[in-house]
Amino acid sequence: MGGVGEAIGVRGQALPDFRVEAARLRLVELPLVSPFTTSVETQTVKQALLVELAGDGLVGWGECVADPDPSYFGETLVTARHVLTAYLIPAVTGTARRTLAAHLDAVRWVRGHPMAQAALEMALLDLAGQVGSRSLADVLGGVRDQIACGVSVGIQSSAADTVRVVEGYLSQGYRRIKLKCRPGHDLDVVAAVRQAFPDTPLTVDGNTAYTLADAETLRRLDRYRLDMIEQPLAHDDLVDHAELQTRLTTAICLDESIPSIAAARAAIALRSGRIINLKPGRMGGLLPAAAAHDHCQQASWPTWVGGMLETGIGRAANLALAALPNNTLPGDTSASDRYFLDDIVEEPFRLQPDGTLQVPTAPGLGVRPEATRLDRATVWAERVAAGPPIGG
Ligand code: OSB
Ligand code: MG
Repeated sequence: MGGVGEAIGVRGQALPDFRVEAARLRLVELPLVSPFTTSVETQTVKQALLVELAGDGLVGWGECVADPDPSYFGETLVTARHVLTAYLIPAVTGTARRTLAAHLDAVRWVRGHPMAQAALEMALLDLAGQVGSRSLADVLGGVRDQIACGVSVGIQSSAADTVRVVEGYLSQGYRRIKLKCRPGHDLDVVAAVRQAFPDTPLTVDGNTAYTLADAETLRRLDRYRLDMIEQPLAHDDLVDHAELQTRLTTAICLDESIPSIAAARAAIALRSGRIINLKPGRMGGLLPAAAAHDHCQQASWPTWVGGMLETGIGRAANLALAALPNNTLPGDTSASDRYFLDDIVEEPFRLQPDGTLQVPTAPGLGVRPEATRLDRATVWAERVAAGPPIGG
């Protein structure tokens, strides 16, 4: 067993059968309110591929988190468009009415491409949830109505600038600060932020920029009482993360290293850290991410829901996942205005005075694009044909 089959479990099984009659793909582009710099790159715009599935007089939406380039993850907008158009969407469109599990079984044979798979799964879950009048959080087994929110702060030009930016977010009510870091932009920045905010929950994210040779630098971070150090080492190296964890008192949280349920299980078995950042896109969908959540819960590894600068569509899905019981740490699920001037959903996500976001309660994702803002953000849209996969 493994992959989607194992992931389904009982989740989603009570939903009624449904049919996908037609499908579209669309690329949207939204300027970011401020540039976002990690150890790998600087982003100034967000591009997202949206999946739109029509059936039973309803529309299900999915958001793909693949970026234009493969610097965070191996997929790109072009590979995701290809896999969705050639294989995934044709396998679920124009078929007989059937269960969610049957729709997902029809795409299980496609190996890899978790971000493309997750986008299709999100649209199927949105449609199925609407047909069955169940919210996504309810389908996944959510136990929370509000999600405590942190914010992921990109690399700034100086430690003083970082302190200023952090102060702005804290004054809005964010409950945890994650500082992007890289070799040479770590100890000084963390020291300055920790000195300015002695009690704020603080973490760092290296996005794979370090090696075991940097263990001494990372060990010096122990004194700043960070809640975790996220993905310091290479994206595919669970063994070195395990070695590094033995040398640190601060918990290691894995992000890039967890592209599947199996990877989560391997990380737990190897003790490659103590925390996992759940991202549905990186893990092949909400159901696999929820299954990995269950494995972590059994192993007493806390989890939390990260982000990929999603529009309100993907944000709604992340919040539903964050409602699961083991997600006990604040997420990177920030409010719409932390990213965009004009999010594409009808009701942008707003930070509550207590530093939380509300989990949507309406059926399916519980959010819908607003037509005018969606049109304005659309770069292209195309119909995707039903039928056998391209090439047979
Ligand atoms: O490493 O968690 C990451 C954004 C894009 C790609 C990778 C990461 C991030 C973030 C921002 O840290 C999370 C968010 O606010 O959506
Ligand atoms: Mg990360």
